[in-house]
Amino acid sequence: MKRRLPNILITGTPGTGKSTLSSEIGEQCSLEWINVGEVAKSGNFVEDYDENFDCHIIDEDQVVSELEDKMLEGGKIVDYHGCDFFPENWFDIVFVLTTDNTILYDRLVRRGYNGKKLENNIQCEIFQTLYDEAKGAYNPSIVFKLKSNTPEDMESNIEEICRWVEAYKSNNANG
Ligand code: DAT
Repeated sequence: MKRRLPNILITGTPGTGKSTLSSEIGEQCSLEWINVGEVAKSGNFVEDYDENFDCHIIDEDQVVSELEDKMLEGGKIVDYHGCDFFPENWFDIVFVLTTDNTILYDRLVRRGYNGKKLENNIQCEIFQTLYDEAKGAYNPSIVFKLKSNTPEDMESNIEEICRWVEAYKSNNANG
């Protein structure tokens, strides 16, 4: 099933820059940014509390059914620190942001993370948990890792994704 406008998933450990990147892409490429954490919060799609990560566990089924119609329209950029519960056919391409541990550590401390929550998120990055999850959940040929250490990385990631979106649009103009 081809969409005239693509759907993009941005995933990665918290603090790698998903929401910053997604909001920029949304503006620059005229896609609608969907922040899954916000969708879950505003709809109260929350199941439980995760003691290891000190955060709420979202009700994935409710989030998926809330977003289903929107996703079928195309033209969405979705960001979340998990990816294996979305229907595979929602996305045309998946980007996994990665950040060096020391840089990520500082960002998360600045965000107020500490103790087990900080440690578990850093481990999540060390073990490339989200990259493996993405490759397991989607065709690995549409899953790409992007470095997100510096503002220059952010700029080049924005450029690369916008170029990809423009190419998709011209290839699917009559779809
Ligand atoms: P996420 O949505 O993955 O949790 P974020 O977009 O909120 O991450 O970014 C976390 C913080 O790090 C925020 O202060 C912006 C900064 N940041 C993100 N990506 C960056 C990059 N490539 N270079 C420098 N700072 C970055």
